Amino acid sequence: MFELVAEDLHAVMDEVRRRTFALVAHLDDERLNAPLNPIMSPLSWDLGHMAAYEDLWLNHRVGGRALLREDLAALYDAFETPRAVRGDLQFLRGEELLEYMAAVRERALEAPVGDGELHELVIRHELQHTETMLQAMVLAGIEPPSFHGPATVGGSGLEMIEVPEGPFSLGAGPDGFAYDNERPRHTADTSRFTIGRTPVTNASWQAFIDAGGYADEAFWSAPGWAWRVEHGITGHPGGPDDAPVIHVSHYEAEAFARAHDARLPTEVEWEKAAPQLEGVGAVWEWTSSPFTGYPGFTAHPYREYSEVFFGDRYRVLRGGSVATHPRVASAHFRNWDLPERRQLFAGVRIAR
Ligand code: AVJ
Ligand code: FE
Repeated sequence: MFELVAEDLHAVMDEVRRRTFALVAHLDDERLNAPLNPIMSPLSWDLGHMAAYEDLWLNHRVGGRALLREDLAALYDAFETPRAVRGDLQFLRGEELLEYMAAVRERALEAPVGDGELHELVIRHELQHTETMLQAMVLAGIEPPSFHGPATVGGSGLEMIEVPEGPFSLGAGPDGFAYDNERPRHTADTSRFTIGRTPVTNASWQAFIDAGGYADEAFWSAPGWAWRVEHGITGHPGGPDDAPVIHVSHYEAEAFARAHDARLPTEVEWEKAAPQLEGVGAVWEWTSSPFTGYPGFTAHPYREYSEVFFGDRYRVLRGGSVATHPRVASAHFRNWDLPERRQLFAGVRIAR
């Protein structure tokens, strides 16, 4: 049994790494090392960070070994080295980067697997970073030719379904892998509400633009309007009519909802409705909920995964996108970002 777990997770680690490299195989060193965008890391930083994370969790914490490169620890610590300054750093590049990734991996295959929890953490960490890398690549117009945005979801986003009032179980149960922020599972309650059967499409979004949605302050929150004015945002790039709108900020999502006498769902409503929703897995969906800990939250395995982001700045997104590996996406998974961010593969589902 133990052997089977070990073998499986090692095979998954291998597959995930191949997928990571496939994503950047069409790029030369200059593209890999350049700061592509002020809010994103250079792609090679993400690659080195994945390996440093693996070395820290599997080789150091689980395996009890010294870090392979103590000198790189701060450079690849996402918290100590925020995205905005990563472009200026002497992170590993080219051959040296590939050798570091390979050396970390060689040691990681010797780390005890135990219940597999930390291996799973490392696997999902890499999968989450590949989505972040794709965001950077789309912003720079250098995504792999195989990458496609979301396709039709079979609705305009304005058809509503009803969810009855009453309690349900929110969050991940005690067994198996889950992030600290998904636990503990607890009972949550909602009133009756309606929610869009599908995410909002580009056609619905275009109608909002045409009706003056970006010009009418009444639809916008005060910080949302201030953001719109400061950045001169008067619309949103289109896409296929019947595909979900993508790359919208929380501020825009909120304004769209208000213009339709609606609002964004809370994340509790979203998770309760999840079994009834269509088009989930096409785009991340903004909720109105700030990112906070569930009652009884305990940080695991480190505070900087979730806890340091708790508060009223970050908003929760639910679902998953075409760039999200199914291993990461679940009905419990809580993604988060700042309300002004547009780089995510995020769209809108409205509620009333
Ligand atoms: C869950 C996507 C918000 O990118 O900040 C990556 C995932 N955590 N490395 C992020 C994560 C540590 C996280 N998100
Ligand atoms: Fe990370």
